[in-house]
Amino acid sequence: MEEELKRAFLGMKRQEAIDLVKAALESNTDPLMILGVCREAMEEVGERFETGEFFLSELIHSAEVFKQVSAILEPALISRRAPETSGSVVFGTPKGDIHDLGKNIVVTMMRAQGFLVHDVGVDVPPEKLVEEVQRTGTNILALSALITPAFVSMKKAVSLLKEKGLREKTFVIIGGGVTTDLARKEVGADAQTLDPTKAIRLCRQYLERTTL
Ligand code: B12
Repeated sequence: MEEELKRAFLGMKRQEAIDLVKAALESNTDPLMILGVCREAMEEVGERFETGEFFLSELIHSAEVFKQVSAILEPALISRRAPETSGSVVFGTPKGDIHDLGKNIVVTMMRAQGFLVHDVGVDVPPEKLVEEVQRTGTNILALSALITPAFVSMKKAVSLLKEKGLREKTFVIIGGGVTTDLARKEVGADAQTLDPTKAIRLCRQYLERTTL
């Protein structure tokens, strides 16, 4: 399935990708594993774009296919029983970046796990991110980045949290294809991961620590 699904993405074969995902779900393949394969395929689309083999139109088309596929995966991704969670999260893609496919998946999965998520969208200025943290009284700020200029906005958001005296009581977690642990250190975040399940676990652990 893996290779066929990647081939369908790279061949811009929308219906084939959809059928393969449906068939994989029907044969009880782990939805997170299917998501992982789609993500890898998107990475490959990105690499081909970088080398000039693909154009923006392929990037856009593959994003559309991914959107449809994630809508099919969504019920399976959120079907696990949600434990009680009282946490709330401000979630956004910082200024300079308009990618949101990965963010939307993590937001959906967090909501399904009982988190109250304030999704502030894409291209969000650092000031607005911090304002939302303040306005909602949230103590988790989750940021998604797919392009490197977004790191500047992330760093600014962290320093604004400091300025407002909110840094100590805010858990800052970052994710998205371009992030690494090195980037986490650079922007001054507390955690970094590409894995939505791990992100949920880390946020929950943070809440448990702070409510003890
Ligand atoms: C699809 C796509 C687009 C679509 C986006 C559609 C949308 N609504 O998001 C469109 C066509 C609009 C687009 C535009 C552009 N793109 Co683009 N795009 C991609 C592509 C191919 C896939 C991204 C994707 O959605 N992946 C699938 C998702 C599911 O993966 P993900 O986001 O990583 O999310 C997962 C995890 O990271 C995690 N996660 C995500 N967020 C968060 C947050 C937290 C807190 C946590 C814990 C976890 C988490 O959850 C997901 C679980 O699977 C990538 C290639 C790549 N390597 O990723 C290029 C890529 C990101 N784009 C790139 C570029 C250059 C651009 C453009 C500048 C192109 C242009 N010339 O206009 C513009 C950017 C404009 C801007 N200012 O943002 C470059 C960035 C290079 C860089 N290092 O800066 C890439 C890497 C391609 C490349 N190799 O050149 N793009």
